[in-house]
Amino acid sequence: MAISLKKGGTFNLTKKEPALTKMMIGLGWEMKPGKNIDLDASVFLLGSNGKVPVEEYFVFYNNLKSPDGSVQHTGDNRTGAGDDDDEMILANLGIINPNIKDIVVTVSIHEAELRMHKFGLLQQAYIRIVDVDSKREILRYDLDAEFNDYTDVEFGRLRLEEDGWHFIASGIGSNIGLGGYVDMYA
Ligand SMILES: [Ca+2]
Ligand SMILES: [Ca+2]
Repeated sequence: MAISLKKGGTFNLTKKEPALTKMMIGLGWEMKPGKNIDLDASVFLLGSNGKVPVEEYFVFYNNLKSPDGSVQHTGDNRTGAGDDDDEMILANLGIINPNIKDIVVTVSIHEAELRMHKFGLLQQAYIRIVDVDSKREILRYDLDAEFNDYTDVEFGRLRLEEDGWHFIASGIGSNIGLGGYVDMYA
C-alpha cells in the first residue's frame, strides 16, 4: 500500500525505493458541483542557487519537456473531470542534469484573478508518485490543510540531499499566480 503523507511530511525515495528511476507524478482534483476551474501543474527544476539554470527548466503547458529530457509534462487538462490523474508529469531521475537539486511541483488556477477562482471551489486534490515500470503507487499526499483563500499551491518537491532524493509534501499556499513562481525561480 502506498505511503500517505501529511503536510510537511517527507519520504526518502532513494533509500526506500532504490530501484525507482522513472516515476509518474500525478495530480488530481475535483470541483464542487457546478464549478469549472482550470488548474495547471508546473515544474521548476532548480540548481543549488534556487533558480532554474535556463528558462527551459521551467516545465509547463507551453514547454512540455526539460532540456535534459528528465521531466515531461503530458499536457494541459482544462476541467479536472474524472477520478484519474488530471495532469501528469513524467520524471526520470536517471538522466537528470546533475546540477539540479530541487524539482518543485506547483499547481495554479488558470486566470484565477480574472475569474475570481480560489482553491475553496475544490472538493479534493492530491499528488501521488507512481513507479512507471511496476505501475505501483509509492506515495500520496492529499491536500489536507486549509487552502480556501489561495490561488496557487506548491504541492510538493523532490530534493537531492546527501543521502539521495527525498519527496517533501510541502503544501504551501500562495496568491502569486504562475507568474509569481516564475519571478521566484526563473
Ligand atoms: Ca490545466
Ligand atoms: Ca479529477
